[in-house]
Amino acid sequence: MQVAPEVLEALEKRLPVVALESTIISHGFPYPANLECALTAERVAREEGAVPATIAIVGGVVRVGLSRSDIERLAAAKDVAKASTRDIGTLVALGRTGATTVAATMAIARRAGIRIFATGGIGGVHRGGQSTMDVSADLEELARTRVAVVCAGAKSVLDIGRTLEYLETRGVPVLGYQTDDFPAFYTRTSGFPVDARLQDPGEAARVLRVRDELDMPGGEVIANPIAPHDEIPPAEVEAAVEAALRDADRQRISGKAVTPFLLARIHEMSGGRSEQANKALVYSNVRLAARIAHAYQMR
Ligand code: PSU
Ligand code: MN
Repeated sequence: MQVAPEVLEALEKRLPVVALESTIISHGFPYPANLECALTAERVAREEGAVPATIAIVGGVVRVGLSRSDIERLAAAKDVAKASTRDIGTLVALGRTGATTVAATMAIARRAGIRIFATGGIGGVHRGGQSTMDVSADLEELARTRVAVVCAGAKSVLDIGRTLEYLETRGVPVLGYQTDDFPAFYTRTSGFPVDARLQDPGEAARVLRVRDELDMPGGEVIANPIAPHDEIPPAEVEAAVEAALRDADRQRISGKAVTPFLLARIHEMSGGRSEQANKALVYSNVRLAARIAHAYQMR
């Protein structure tokens, strides 16, 4: 594992650090929107006084903190493996490159000593998951790895009710940032309640500290709704989601290809609108994560 000098120094000095994932770069947006998103996310973290640590596996090395040219290469590369937790060892051993999912990014962040991570949306229980058993490894990682994930909830391609049930069973707190309702990525609400509402970054940081002190296993979901002016009308989202799910079914997409396929279809169908919303919510999550990281380090 190679931690960038800037990240290492920040960790040693107990300055705020925010981990960022790379599946969102390789499989979440088309080029060059992915490059813009990755670079802007890093800039937003810096504007808020945090050091960004984008995580990926590059040529068999687990990298924590990428340079601009690393990010450019990753964004432009085709056929980069989507790396979940189970793939980390294999990719490193075989000298390959992989873009880390939420699960893999959490696993690596924890090993590097990073407590807070920002992304767009988490994976979850897929619709029909009770029979296909398609449940994202993100949920398992949240159950065992103490990293807080700041996200805009989960996309409605997923079964949000079952995703929340699963997180409850596995002991993962689902905290709403200034909301009582778990957000559904493009929309501010899903109709399902969060466990607790947090009013400011200080409250969030306090929850993380207390959980550290009590040695509670696992991470936390900090759900930050998309800003009202970036929200997409629920009916529009649902229509795109239904169509994407039908296409996936017809083309018999399965396993780890499901999520990237659905994301790409939704982006295609909404003509750039969902891409815009997706970028905006990522930046908002990075900003909040940086503020929480700052409050967390202040004690
Ligand atoms: N959901 C999104 N955008 C994403 C992802 C999920 O709205 O980019 C990515 C994340 O990297 C997440 C992964 O960890 O997809 C989940 O994939 P799976 O469902 O195969 O576990
Ligand atoms: Mn899956």
